[in-house]
Amino acid sequence: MDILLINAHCSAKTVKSSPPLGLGYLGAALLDEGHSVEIKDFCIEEYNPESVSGKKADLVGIQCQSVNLKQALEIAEVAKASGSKTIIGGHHARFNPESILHNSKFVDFVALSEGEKTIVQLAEQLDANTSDFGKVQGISYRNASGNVESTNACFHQSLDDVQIPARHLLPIQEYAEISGSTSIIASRGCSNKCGFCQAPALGNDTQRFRKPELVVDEIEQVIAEYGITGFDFYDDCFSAEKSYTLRLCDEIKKRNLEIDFNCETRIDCVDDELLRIMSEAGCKLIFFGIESGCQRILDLYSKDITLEAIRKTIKQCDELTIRSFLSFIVGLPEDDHDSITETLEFVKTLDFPMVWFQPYTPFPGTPAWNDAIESYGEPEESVVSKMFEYDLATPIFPTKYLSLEEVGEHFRNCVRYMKSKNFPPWF
Ligand code: B12
Ligand code: SF4
Repeated sequence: MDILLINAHCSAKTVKSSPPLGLGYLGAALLDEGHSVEIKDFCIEEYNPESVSGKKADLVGIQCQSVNLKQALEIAEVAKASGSKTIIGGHHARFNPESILHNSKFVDFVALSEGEKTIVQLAEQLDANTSDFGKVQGISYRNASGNVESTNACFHQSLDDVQIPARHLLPIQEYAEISGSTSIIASRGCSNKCGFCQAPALGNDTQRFRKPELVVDEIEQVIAEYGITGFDFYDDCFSAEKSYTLRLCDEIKKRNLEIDFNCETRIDCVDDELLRIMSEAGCKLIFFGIESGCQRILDLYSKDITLEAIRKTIKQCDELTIRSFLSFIVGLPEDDHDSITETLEFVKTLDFPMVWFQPYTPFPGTPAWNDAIESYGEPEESVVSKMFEYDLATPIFPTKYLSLEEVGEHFRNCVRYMKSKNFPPWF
């Protein structure tokens, strides 16, 4: 069967530094079953409807985040018009299958979880020309009477049995020219429970780890095939399990690999020893989700960190020549004038290279999403419609104490500071 996988484009100014590895994983699973697969990445290649319709693929699979839902639905319409079956997956789709299937007749299926098994089983059903979609794991679809039915979401018990991504289908070099690196994943999921983050629900609330040896085999393969030695670990929380991270870093060191890597983690998931070993293995940058520079807010959101701990960790990183990249959220529901002002003042006292402010954005599937629906007293559809305004650069919700205009004013202030320091690099 001919299958076209698509990374939908965004109109918003979004980060474009890494290939859509999830589609690479789907591609590998499909190739393994003998299907013919192509990936189009409209975050790199300019979107042109003819490049979708002209393919006349049997099945078109589209990856969609909340920021590009509109574009994903447009692509589904084009694909459907040229006779393809369509499936949408990714972080937005998996939490909103009913609303997508009710609102777009151009989407035939929605993937509800990790998609490797789902897309292979769907292709099998379509190939056999049957419509027994109840046999496909992790899918929502309209049944013969037009009602939405769903099967159980599926998660891989062991990530070691999952094929590594088919990178040859992805524009690996184009991304490497932008960022100097490429992405890799050692684990999926997170067992922490930050209220605004989709990771716990996406990964079924548990963190599953790959064997360190297999991760490092993949690193060696990327170096051999692409000559890339910079790696972005996109694990949800890279160092959540200290013993695992130590084993992974030891494996990198044991093989004498000259690589640089960056990762995302929390202040309370690193310590002196771990940072030192990470640095020895090639860690050059850590992205820390800090969220606020106001202790009241950190405590309210159970971040379990203090401003002092943040300063200490940044200093430790600095001594090891690891750059700290700190991310803050502006406009959390409990934010007031003082807390956002304190956050900016805190940032100004730090002697570090990078910081990123993002407006509070409740994503579907998170407690924050449910709170938004409750707090703003709006029917769900109305909050859903606000997602079309999501661009991660514009505040969309007021806080308990601040109007939307006031949040906007604070946010612009923070962005002005960010720009005056020339970070983050994509601004
Ligand atoms: C790496 C990453 C990026 C990379 C690559 C993005 C990409 N398209 O893959 C970069 C840096 C470019 C990026 C950019 C952005 N990202 Co990002 N990113 C991630 C991160 C950390 C990991 C994604 C990943 O590779 N996971 C591992 C792979 C194996 O899983 P996967 O991609 O989810 O794919 C699996 C399933 O979802 C499913 N699947 C996915 N697509 C499809 C399609 C079909 C047809 C099927 C059947 C199945 C399927 O099957 C895959 C294999 O199991 C996630 C956090 C997370 N927990 O996932 C955030 C995340 C996806 N990003 C997010 C956001 C907000 C963004 C930006 C808007 C940020 C910004 N301000 O610019 C942009 C959007 C750009 C875009 N068009 O995607 C949000 C999305 C929230 C939402 N509901 O929309 C997440 C969830 C983080 C969060 N805040 O919670 N991101
Ligand atoms: S913000 Fe980070 S630590 Fe918190 S749940 Fe999400 S991935 Fe886990």
